[in-house]
Amino acid sequence: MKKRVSFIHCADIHLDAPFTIFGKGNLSDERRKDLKKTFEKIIDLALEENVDFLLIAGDLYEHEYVARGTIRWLNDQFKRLGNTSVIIVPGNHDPYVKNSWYRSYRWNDNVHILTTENPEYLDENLDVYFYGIGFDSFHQDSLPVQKPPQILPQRFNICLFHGTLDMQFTQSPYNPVTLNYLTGLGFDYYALGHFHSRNEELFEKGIINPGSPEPFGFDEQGEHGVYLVELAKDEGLKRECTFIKTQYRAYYEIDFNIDNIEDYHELSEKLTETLSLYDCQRDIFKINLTGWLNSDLHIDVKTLTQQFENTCFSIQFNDYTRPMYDLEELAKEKTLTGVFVRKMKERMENAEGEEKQILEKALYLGLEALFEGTVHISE
Ligand SMILES: [Mn+2]
Repeated sequence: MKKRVSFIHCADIHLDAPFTIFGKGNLSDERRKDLKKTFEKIIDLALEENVDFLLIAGDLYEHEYVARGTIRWLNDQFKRLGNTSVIIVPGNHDPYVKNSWYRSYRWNDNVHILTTENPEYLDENLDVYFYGIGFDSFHQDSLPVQKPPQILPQRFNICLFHGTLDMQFTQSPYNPVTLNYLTGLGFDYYALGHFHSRNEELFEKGIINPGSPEPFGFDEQGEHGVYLVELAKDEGLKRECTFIKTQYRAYYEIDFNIDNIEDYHELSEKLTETLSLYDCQRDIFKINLTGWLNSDLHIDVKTLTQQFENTCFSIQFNDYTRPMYDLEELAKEKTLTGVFVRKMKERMENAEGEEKQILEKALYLGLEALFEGTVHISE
């Protein structure tokens, strides 16, 4: 007999995250609203696709910051799903600690939380067995000790796992597991959570890490969303998955070279031109100014920020430019700088190709060290 089951798999929503890079002002409030809008989108999606389950693989909210109002709102969202079950495993940001909302709140009947003490949930109607490996403290450098899973081949077996798969364990010891350990458990599907960038490379083995539905910083570029998954059992097991983008905003870090820019007016025009390629009012920008600065161009990060902050949701500038020196004038000086420039020019005249380039770089780094007492290495 052919059986199938479908679900939305998401993780790492981090409701009420503090968004410290935006400070305590309106922007961090806006970002927290974004998280809710994105989560509402996920619920809409589950309704539209008429899935059997919604799987949340940990870090649904921030235990340290989440407001009661947000928990109430969250439960109202779950209610919208009607009979569709929500299966949750707590992560390291929403662990099943003593005062966890997972314990103290009266959640809607369709909500099932898989814990270390009680890691199983069986949906008898659809014959789907869920098993969770999550967190009951903020940090676990090895897996929690819990009853082993009961895999029966005739039913669907789904594992929700919040933690670290095949990473440098010493760097990130959050529920570390190896691929062999995980696949050895024998589940049909592994709903992972913890890492914010999506990964479906191991889908052949039934493993997906959906990433966070909304990005949290400049190190989280790329698309963010959830997975719609369908499993079918006939003779054997068939799996299908579709990535669905849900993010509201994106983070962009842009290197902007000022080498051929004459003055501030031109700089401002070129920046406007570059930003016009993006949805500025919506997205979040970090602009790194690089290159050689001619003597007519002065860069003031504060002025630039003031000029552009109203056209963008959020923009910050970093000044990595270097001054262009008048080498002829410097070479005439009767100072250490003068001697240094004369010697370096002499060596450059006798050099060719790559060596010449290296010497030129050394000359400018040397001048920077002489004038500023420090050097900034950027590529
Ligand atoms: Mn996590």
